[in-house]
Amino acid sequence: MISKKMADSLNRHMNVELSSANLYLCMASCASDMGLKGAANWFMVQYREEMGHFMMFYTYLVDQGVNVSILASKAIPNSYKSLLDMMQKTLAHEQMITGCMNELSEQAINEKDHATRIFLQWFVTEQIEEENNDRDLIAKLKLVGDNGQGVLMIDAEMAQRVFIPPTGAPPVV
Ligand code: OFO
Repeated sequence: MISKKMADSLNRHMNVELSSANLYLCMASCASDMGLKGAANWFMVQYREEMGHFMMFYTYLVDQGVNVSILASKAIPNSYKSLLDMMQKTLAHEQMITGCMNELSEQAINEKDHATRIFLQWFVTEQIEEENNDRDLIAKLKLVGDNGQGVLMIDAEMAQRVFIPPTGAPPVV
């Protein structure tokens, strides 16, 4: 049993997760265009994670008897000054998502909707890791500055990232 208000908020956020996936898909393309194939891999993994988050919201809502809506989305930027610029925008985006998770959790607590509060707990914890990963890369990119060799070393590190499906999430294509 979920309130209409809570279902609407979760449905809106499900669409935000889908737009996150699209944002990182565009960043993967942009990184590839810059010759940074490792960073392109990193953003593709991020894209797949976001599709996993989208599917977790989708499945939760459908399991609660909600007929979900996919909302119209705005065009996604696909031009960035540098990898540092992309990572800083990634961190800002993830901080916005953290704010969304806090607001959704607050709503679930106010409505005494414990199922939704528990469902959201995974995302609240996940955001700590998301922001931390971004901050690490930003710090390294600031250290190397305009040194191309340094950027390529970070790119090689980003090539190592592998997709691990979120625990408890349905399979993602
Ligand atoms: Fe789904 O956490 Fe990033 O956006």
